[in-house]
Amino acid sequence: MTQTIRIALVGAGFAGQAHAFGYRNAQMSDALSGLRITLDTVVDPNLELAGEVARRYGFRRTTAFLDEMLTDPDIDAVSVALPNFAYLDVLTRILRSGKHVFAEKPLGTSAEEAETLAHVARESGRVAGVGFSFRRVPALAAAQRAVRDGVIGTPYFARGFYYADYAADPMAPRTWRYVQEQSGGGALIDIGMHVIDALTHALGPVSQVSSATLHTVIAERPLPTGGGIGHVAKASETETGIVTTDDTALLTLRFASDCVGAVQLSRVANGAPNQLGIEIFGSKGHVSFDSTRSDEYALYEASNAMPGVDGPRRVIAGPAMPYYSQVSPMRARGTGTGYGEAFIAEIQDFLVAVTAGAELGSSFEAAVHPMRVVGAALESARMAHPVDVLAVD
Ligand code: SOE
Repeated sequence: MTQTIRIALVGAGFAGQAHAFGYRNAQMSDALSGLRITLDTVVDPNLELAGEVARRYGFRRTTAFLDEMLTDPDIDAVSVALPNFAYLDVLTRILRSGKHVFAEKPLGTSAEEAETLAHVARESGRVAGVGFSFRRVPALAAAQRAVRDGVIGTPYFARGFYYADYAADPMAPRTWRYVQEQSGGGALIDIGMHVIDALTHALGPVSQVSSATLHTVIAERPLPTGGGIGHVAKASETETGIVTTDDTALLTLRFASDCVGAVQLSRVANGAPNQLGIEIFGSKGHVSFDSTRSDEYALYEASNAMPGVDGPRRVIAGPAMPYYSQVSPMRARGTGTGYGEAFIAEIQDFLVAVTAGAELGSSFEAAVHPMRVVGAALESARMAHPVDVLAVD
């Protein structure tokens, strides 16, 4: 008998639409091929946007009211993509209504909120996941697996970066990402969350933020006028507001494995719209990945060094890599996978956890550590000294 799961989406903006894209393609997974995924309700106060997303992705209905969906006993699982400040309340209400939940990163605005949400999730007995999409880009997942498997020996130095330029225009309005109380940080939490997860997924937990330099390049922005989608909001022509979050963040980290690392983040990286990368060097070689060439990673193994032709080789993504065969419509090497397919993979992981009780790697529990790293970075920047990161529970 075909199992059916009914899905609601809370938040019809860019990230919410990426979740909807994931649900529409989730059945590509062999583990979900017998599952009927019913896209039921889009919840967003912007009913025009909710209607557009419902039509585009095939949801049954829309509502502006969260409680209307929460009281619907037929909704099994809820995807949430909202501003960071909304998560503590909304995710708590969803879990306490008895529904499984999958929230786009980060898990709130602070480690304290993340710990509270992890506790609520444990109490609820429901599946509660966080959307760390990049770790599910097949080539990056393969590079991380190579490090965990010891292919480059003992890792001792790493670099992670995320360049975006959505904040490069000084006339971009001061939406919630530019206000500390509403976001929990600027580039540090918005794009830094991905880099911290990408490095810890390969290297294990961070034990110390040894230094953090946060800088706000554009200190004042026009206030937004009326609802917007993501960064696309109308800007006031007369009123401005002070930006209280970082445009750039430079961190040095020490991992529990004693590897050290540097993190470079910028949301004002003019001309680099959305680029994440890692490099990890070890006693037997190195790996590197750059999302602008997302269908490959570079691997150097000292044992394979041949004089005259030494150097890293390009490993092209294919079915031997994690996730690839579940998200690539053509299950063969070189057919291309990247940022978009990662959302299919994260939704697949969530649905397999809900329907088959599988372990969800990016659980609320697992999302607490990167939030603690962000908290330690904020304190290290404020106090100008190293800050230890609470051990992983
Ligand atoms: C910011 O614009 C943003 O959408 C982040 O919030 C996402 O997490 C990142 O993947 C892309 O940029």
